[in-house]
Amino acid sequence: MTNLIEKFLKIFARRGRSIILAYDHGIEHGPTDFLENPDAADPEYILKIAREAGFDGVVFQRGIAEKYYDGSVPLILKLNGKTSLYAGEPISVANCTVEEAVSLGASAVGYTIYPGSGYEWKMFEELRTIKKEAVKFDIPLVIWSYPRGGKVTNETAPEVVAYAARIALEVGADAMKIKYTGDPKTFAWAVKVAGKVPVLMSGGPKTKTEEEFLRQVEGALEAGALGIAVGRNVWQRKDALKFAKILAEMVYGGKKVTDVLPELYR
Ligand code: FBP
Repeated sequence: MTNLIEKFLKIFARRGRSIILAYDHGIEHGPTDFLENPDAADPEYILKIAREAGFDGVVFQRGIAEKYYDGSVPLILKLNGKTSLYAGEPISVANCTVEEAVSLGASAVGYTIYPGSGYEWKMFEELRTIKKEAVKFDIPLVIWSYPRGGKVTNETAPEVVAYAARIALEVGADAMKIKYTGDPKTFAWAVKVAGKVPVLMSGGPKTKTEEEFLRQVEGALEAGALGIAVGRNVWQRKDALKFAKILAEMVYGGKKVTDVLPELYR
């Protein structure tokens, strides 16, 4: 059996670290996410940023992949998704199969779980099938592990994020996306309990200042993360490409926040 972690790293971390541009917000949050930078409503703009900044991948839902994916950047096809119109206990179900994702050109598939939700069992059940299919089609599985609902009161509390990381390992992730805890020390514990599975820091809502987000990225890398899988903190910014290139200098080039600040404010 192929080592799917190695396969993931070969495609999505060619330079030893990874930046993935997440773009499934049209379903998760709706087009209001594009109001800050209306260019971001166009998936071609997202592909252009990812390509020109030299990112390792993009994340699309099936409909976007069908209509816009051009193969210029490796694709993680997000198999499930939910809307912000829904108000019950969190649940996200697949709208695409692994086989369809492969035929759409995906190099990895993504699946969100909401551990803690009254429906966690349903997502775990569906994940069992998806994992089986991912192995069959020899494609890495990236798990978005976002504890939510049930007893969860703070999704970014260090113990909650560490638990999220461990769950992703336990259920068979080949890479995972987890939220930042706020500091490198506690995030390092989440990375440790993720074991062999590479960790990508999720971006979260756009921070007030660019520097604030860059400090989070620096902290995550210091903690041992493989990289970042970020959406709003890139494409909601007015000069998204410039900011994307600065992120690339930090993540791939090993630059520190203090090194890139002059460029940021130039
Ligand atoms: P961001 O960097 O914009 O936070 O994107 C990461 C992501 O996981 C997206 O893939 C997804 O659409 C979004 O966050 C979901 O965020 P949430 O469920 O926390 O609102």
